[in-house]
Amino acid sequence: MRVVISIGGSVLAPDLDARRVEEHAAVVETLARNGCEIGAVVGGGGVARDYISAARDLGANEVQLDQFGIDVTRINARLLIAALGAQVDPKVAHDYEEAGDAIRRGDISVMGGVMPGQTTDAVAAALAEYVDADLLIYATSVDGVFSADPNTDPDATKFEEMTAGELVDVIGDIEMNAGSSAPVDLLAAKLIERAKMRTIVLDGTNPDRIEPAVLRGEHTGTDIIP
Ligand code: U5P
Repeated sequence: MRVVISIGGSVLAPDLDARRVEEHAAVVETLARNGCEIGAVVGGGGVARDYISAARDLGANEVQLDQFGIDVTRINARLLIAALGAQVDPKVAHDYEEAGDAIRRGDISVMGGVMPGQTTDAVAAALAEYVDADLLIYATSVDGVFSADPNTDPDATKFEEMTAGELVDVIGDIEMNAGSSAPVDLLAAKLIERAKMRTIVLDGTNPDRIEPAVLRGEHTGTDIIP
């Protein structure tokens, strides 16, 4: 089974704790041992936001700010590579072709951002489509897709299962409410819909939740049905 795992920066390295990175690497290695071909996409988290905020104060434009974000995602990707064993491609893949080549060779491939104007949510969806993945997993800090932002709206309810079209509608609504954070961004949702990609959104702050979700479909997050 070919799997793309998106690991949010705030999930992988909220405080640059080596043990946490090691735990994520251990899950990826277990999946590889169980026959999964893996592409991992790593986000930028709070460190990216700190750089972006400082650079914004210095007058950088939005593309330049995204470039700071991409650099941080690639540093986080390097961190995960450092924790993975011999089966990982030691290069951070800079585009989908590099990642796809590594995966086809039998290596685990790790990448961060690709180009300004998007987030690693969209990178993961595009990589999953490019390598014809069987499954796309978003390991985020929220346990699934909710009808509204669960941090601010007490009436928010979790979807156990939804179609990709419903995901696009829900994310579109959430993104229109300024300040609320969606579990995946709208471009990613549209790519998932277009690719008809089987997708799971789950809470990855405990990396042990990822393995049963991939291998047995067991999780408490949201299944997105193509
Ligand atoms: N980013 C991009 N393009 C990408 C991936 C990331 O511009 O392909 C930038 C964005 O500014 C994003 C930041 O907010 O890096 C950190 O990525 P993420 O953790 O939001 O996915």
